[in-house]
Amino acid sequence: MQKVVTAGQAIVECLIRNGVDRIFGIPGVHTYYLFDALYERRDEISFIGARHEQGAAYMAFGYAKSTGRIGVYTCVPGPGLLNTTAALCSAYSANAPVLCLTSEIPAADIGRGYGILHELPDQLALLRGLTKWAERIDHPTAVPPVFAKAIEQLTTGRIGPVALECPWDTLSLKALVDFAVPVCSSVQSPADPAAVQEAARVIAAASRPIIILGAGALAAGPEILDLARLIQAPVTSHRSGRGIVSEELPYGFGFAAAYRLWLESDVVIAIGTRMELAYLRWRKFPPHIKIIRIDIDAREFARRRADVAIVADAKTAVRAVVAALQAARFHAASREAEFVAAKQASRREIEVVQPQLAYLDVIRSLLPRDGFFVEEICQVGFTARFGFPVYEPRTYVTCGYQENLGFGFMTALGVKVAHPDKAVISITGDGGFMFGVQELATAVQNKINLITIVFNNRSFGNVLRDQQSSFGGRLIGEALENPNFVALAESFGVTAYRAAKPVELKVALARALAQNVPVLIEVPGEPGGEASPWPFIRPGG
Ligand SMILES: Cc1ncc(C[n+]2csc(CCOP(=O)(O)OP(=O)(O)O)c2C)c(N)n1
Ligand SMILES: [Mg+2]
Repeated sequence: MQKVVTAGQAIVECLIRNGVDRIFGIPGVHTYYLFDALYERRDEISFIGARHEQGAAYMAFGYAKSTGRIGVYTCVPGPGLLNTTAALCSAYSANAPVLCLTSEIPAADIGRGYGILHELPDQLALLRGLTKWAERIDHPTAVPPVFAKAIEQLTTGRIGPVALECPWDTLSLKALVDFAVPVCSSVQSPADPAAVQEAARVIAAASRPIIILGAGALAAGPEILDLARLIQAPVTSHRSGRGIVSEELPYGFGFAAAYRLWLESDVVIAIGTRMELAYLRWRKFPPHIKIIRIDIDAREFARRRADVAIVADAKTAVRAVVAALQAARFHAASREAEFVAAKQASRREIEVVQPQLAYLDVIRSLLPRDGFFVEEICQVGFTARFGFPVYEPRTYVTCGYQENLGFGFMTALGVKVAHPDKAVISITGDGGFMFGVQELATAVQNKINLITIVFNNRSFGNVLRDQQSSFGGRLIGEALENPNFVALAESFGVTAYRAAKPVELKVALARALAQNVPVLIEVPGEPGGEASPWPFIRPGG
């Protein structure tokens, strides 16, 4: 199809052709022609405005991370773009398909240093440093081919964010544009049969296998459960892989429970994971353990060693390994009773992490199994990583290794936009919540009916604990004087409750889940009032 359109119109056409039906953002003079094109197509693609660009970018991140679909946001260049960079680096660290659409100063002025509105010395270099791939759109005719490449980057290989910048004047430039570009897609090589055979041989020679998953395993749940059953292995994950194998099954393990079996394991099958859990959290490896890694990103094997490396997508590779084991008539005796006992023992052990665990138990008991839980960098969030069982892939939303405080509430808004009919609960500390508090207005304006639970201990609690335990109580920068969160939320038009105990949270949360409006629940606490979750995240201190 050929049409005379502006670059702005061509971009919107390409978004729609690629199935994008919503876009988050904030407009400005550099992007007016993009917004005008969005106005024309408003029946096909809806726009959700934020109150700060970081809110828009985190919403796109939450949308992408919880669905696996492309999450798109738009912002002005320079400061607008810089406001989104924490979300962009989260998307990178959490392997999320986020597309950033920004602009530039006028094309002829780029790189000349005139000091034009929103000019950065080298914005494209900055974008390339923050994303998997970034490109400038130089002309309307370049939109379809550049977009095809962007979509390829967003949907194949190791997933990551992509950015496109189109200069201010180029966005309004008109040309005859051909949209019939071939969809390019990189060919994925099949799993090397020799590596698959070797993996099957190593597994067959072992007696205590363990499986560790990351975001790269999200699409391979049934195959991984087949493997776990066949070889009788516990399956665990640090963050993004949680729920791929349900923790309701004997095979699905939170990592605190899995650590009980880790040191006696003799082979680990790591699928679509950087192995942060083993290398940076657990740190101790069982003696003589064999490491089998399956990863679509071949660079991973240069980073962390593997005795057997299979470069392939998780589904294909796991299927091949299962087939090879079945062909060799592999059989393992059931360890289900051992797994159930290990999980029960772990649950008794983590009971000390109070009051966080009691609050999490309330949330788990009320959140439907297909509801979403968005964690945060706070005491309840840290505890949730091992103390909140997950039943479905993608329903436990995290920010990956960046651990950037404040991501949760804004990300959860995007999760709710993507899943308006599912329950979405954001838990956050008082510190992190204030990073994005202005987006309460976005929730009300766009009827994003999210439930946000703010655990208010009037402090950057984690900092407080660290300064007490490691710096002899020399407290600095940890105390927070907060607004009245209930009154604050109500001033935005958000329904708000206060719940000072787990039983009170149960009542407030049940009430919130029964309504279809944005709700904030404040849970007051005391500075330093939480048991440390860290011994279960980083055993051995
Ligand atoms: C972007 C960013 N800034 C700072 C930090 C350092 N940091 C980690 S936890 C924390 C305190 C969190 O406080 P709060 O949200 O109130 O949760 P609490 O620990 O009190 O439960 C801080 C400042 C971070 N991880 N990310
Ligand atoms: Mg706090």
